[in-house]
Amino acid sequence: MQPEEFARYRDAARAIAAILSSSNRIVLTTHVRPDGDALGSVLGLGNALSAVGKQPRLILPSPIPASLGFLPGSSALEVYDASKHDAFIATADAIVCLDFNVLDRLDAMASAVAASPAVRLLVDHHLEPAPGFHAMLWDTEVASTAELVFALLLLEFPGAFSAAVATPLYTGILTDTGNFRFPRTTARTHRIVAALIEYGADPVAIAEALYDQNSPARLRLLGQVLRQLELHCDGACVLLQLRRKDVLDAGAREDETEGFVQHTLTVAGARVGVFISELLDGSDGVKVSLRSKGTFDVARIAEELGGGGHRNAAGAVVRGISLEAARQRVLAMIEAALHAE
Ligand SMILES: [Mn+2]
Repeated sequence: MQPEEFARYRDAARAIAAILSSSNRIVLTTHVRPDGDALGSVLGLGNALSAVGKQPRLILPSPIPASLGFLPGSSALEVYDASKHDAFIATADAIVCLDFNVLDRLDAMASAVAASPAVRLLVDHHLEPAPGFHAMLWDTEVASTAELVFALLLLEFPGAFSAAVATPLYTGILTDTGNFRFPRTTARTHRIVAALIEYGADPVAIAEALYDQNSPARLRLLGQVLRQLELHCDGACVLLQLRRKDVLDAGAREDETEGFVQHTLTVAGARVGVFISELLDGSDGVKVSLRSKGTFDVARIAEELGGGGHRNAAGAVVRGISLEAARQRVLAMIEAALHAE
């Protein structure tokens, strides 16, 4: 792969590399509830920096999902604990923020990072970064932050690539592109992935580790949810719902309903997908997950419900409402939005 392909990142990459090279105390971090791209980017860069003799601390604001524990280097990930980490953060030379761009996304860790005099660096692909970063490798046109980490390494640390670097980056790209299906998946994305495979990423092993991990209870629960699939708005809207009782009956864990919403948009003709589930902690309310294709904006609907997200993927937690009332309310909003097009 040719570094020329990343010419537009050259200045940013050089600035970031210069700061990292002259820093001893480095923190890498990412947003709460880290996904494959968040962890893949942290571990890809972390493992690469280790390869060039740095000892970055990888400090995250929330626990690492067990499903991503296969990533090389994940045993070095630390979950933020003020008593353990504030002193290091306060005396760090550089803090690299990966896959997010406003400090709020660090939750309880935000104030320690905000107060630190460390040079703050950004590698990210989300809209509207907050001010306060000394250097930014930032591009909203790429599908994943992992692609930007790849560019940084190819431009500035090409000797650092190994399977331990390639595997997390491949995972970040695979998950944030929805397995190469989402918009912004480009020929360059595939050239990066080809290079990562040559550096040692194993597509078969990674896909198995990510996707072939269902428990029988989860699949039975999914079957129960899919049996009740509803079509609305002449088939443009597909709705799934989940009662807490279903989860208990199936013997599934709370986190095993993750990803159910993805099935909505696999129905031919579906443009909007809704998954409403009762709060699994037993408190009064529901979680609404929304997905869409094309220009239909589910972020607007999520915002009206008190949540947020992106145009094609958004969600909200609504307290003090029954599943049925939430269902009626969300359907009415979607119907009105489709009608207004
Ligand atoms: Mn991302």
